[in-house]
Amino acid sequence: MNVHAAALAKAPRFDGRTSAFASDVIDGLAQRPKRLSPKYFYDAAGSELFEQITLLPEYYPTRTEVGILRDRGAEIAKLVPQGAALVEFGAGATTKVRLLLDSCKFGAYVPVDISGDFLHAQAHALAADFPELDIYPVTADFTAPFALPAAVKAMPKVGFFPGSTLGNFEPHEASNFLRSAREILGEGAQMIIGVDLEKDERVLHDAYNDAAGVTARFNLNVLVRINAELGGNFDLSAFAHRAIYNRERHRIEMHLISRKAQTVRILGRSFAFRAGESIHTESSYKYSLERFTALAQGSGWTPIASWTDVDGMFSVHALVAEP
Ligand code: AVJ
Repeated sequence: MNVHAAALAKAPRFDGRTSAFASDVIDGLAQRPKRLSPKYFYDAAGSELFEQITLLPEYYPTRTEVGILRDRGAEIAKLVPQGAALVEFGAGATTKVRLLLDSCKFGAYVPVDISGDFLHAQAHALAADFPELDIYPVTADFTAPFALPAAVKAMPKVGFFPGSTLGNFEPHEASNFLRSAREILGEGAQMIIGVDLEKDERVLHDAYNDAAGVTARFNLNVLVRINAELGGNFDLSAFAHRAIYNRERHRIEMHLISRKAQTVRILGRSFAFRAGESIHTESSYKYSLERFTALAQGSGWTPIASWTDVDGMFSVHALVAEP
């Protein structure tokens, strides 16, 4: 690499994705209350921190959902048509999809994710372990309409949306997502979806305020990204992680709280913070079985089965798009 190229590589890159990030950050911090989208947690460092979260003793969702998918694999297999295309909305770690691929006979796997690099790496790892399976990765924002690969058009479709990612959506957005998924998958399709359940407030609180402080680092990572990618000057020690359960709205809220009055500069703009002022960085909605069922029914889907763990911590639902 010559000197010029080295200097360029170190400068923040303002490609299309950076500018979407930039305008979302500037818009969000101009709002009252200030907010940032949780989708910006997941750069390489944030994805690694999330993987660490899933291993924490307090963070029950991942291990509970994996347990349900493993224990109920045979029941899920009975519902799913043979030779269907499995379409995963937002493909992260392959642990969960591997459980479905082990228990059901799918004809193809279509992982859909905005991060193309990660998607293709995961697809290759999976192809080595499932040599018979046809894999068609689609790089797309799964919250907007996208086209399925022509090769799977004639197959029955089964959507897969694990991890209670649905919980990050506002209720109206969750409904819009379910309608859009029905549109993409088509009439007659099925959907397997993981949804975190409402429960004892203490358990919820601890899951998002772990003793080791990993969730705090995950939350603060969005400020690290703003500093690195948008030339921000956030002082990380001047913001505190806070996660609270909002009972009326059935959601965990993550916030970053300014420890003092301060001004932060990002891309030539100044953002003033009062002492104690919050940036709302994530909502994680929790559902009762009844409220999720009503949401699905109101969004074009008919619930046909649901499973929970013995403690009723997490749920997995099978839905069908009836004509
Ligand atoms: C990936 C959205 C399901 O809401 O529990 C974990 C993200 N945030 N700890 C969740 C998260 C803080 C997670 N989801």
